[in-house]
Amino acid sequence: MSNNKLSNHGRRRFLKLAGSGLAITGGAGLLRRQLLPISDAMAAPDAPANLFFVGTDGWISLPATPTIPTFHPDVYAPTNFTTYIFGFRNMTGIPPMDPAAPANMNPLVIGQKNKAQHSAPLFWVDEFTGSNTFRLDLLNVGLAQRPDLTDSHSIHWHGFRNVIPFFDGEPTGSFAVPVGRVFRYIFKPRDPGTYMFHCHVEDVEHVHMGMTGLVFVRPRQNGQSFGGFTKFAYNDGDGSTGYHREFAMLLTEVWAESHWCDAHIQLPEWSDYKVDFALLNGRVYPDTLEPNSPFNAATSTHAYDTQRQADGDLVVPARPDLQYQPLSALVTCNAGERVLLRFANLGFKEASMTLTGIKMKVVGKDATPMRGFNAAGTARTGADTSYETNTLSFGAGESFDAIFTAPPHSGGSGPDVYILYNRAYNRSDNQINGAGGQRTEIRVYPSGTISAQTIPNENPTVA
Ligand SMILES: [Cu+2]
Repeated sequence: MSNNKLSNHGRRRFLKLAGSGLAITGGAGLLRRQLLPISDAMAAPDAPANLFFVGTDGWISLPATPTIPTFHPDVYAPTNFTTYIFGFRNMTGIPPMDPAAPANMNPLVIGQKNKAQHSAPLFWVDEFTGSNTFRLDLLNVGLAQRPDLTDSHSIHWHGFRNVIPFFDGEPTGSFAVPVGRVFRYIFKPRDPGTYMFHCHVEDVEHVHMGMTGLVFVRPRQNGQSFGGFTKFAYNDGDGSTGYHREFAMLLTEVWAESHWCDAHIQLPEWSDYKVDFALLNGRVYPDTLEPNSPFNAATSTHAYDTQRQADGDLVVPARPDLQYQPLSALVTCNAGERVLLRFANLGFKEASMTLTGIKMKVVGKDATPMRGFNAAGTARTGADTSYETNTLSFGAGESFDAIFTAPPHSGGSGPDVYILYNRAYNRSDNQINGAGGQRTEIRVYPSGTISAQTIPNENPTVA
């Protein structure tokens, strides 16, 4: 009993087995309650998934110089690329099974083998308010470079409060998705905030190889008006977490030797771990400033859905070497606007993100609003515990929600530029004199210059 193929028969049989298992464990009321979300699948087994991800391997591009002899750039890397990865791709809208031959997988999705992206597709969900259960299908299409390696994959939503073991993704406590199988994750997200997700199979390896992304939960308060805002980080009741624009900032790392080892059928010695490259949204500065790959507006309701070619592959951007690193880390805004930065660290080292010249107000930490509890101790509506800082220090698996107000424009031509960087960056990557690493820019334009954001991390065209 591990995974069900995406067919009615398979799923129902699987659910029946799960049900009988439940009966055998007897009157364990707690267990029964924990397994309740399965009833969602039974009630609507064929409800369309909100998102459909594929797990596979692929190649990305990191600065080719200075070289790291033997390991970087990898001699196996295809033209334009340097580094082997495992990763995810967003294929929402493409059916997993072939419409012409429903017993077979869709050639369009199998074709994404060897075309993983880093970081994993950014996605977001709305707080659960009674009927908006969130469904994410994951298909494992296997590894092109390592057909000998039949690793399963999973999605572990790190920090998710009320996950049941069934959907946790940790493969010994729940289960993972073998090659050639689809599994549906079902979530009722009740706690707004910034989280991260990753594959939990061979955790150190698959996380480090690139199966990591950022996910956040929008509060039910969105759409109402508080303090002149309609978009908020949390259900604050007063607009204190309101913002005009939002940018996800996922911190990850690359130890070149381990990536080379996985491509060359060698075993990395993880106790030798070091950071050769420190990445922001899957890129090293100055590539962090390059534009986002264009997104598909019609299908970007729950994820940054990068546009695809007819064969399902990601579009080739102006910088073809960034085809599989589609997300920019550039922040653009108008003077006077409030900007929410959603940080999460899924590297293995501590990071200290510093914003020069503008104070950030920390309004959330690890998907928890900076509020004390009310007198009854039942809700976080109490004392304001937010604070202002230039630097956020956080370790692996931690997240921050920080809002800054863009200062007035200096009046010169072009935007005012402020630097956001990991102040440890010149010792946490292999670049000379600190060039490279987790660094990007905040570009502040005169008020009214850029139009409103339609999805996170978008940099609307400057008029
Ligand atoms: Cu995996």
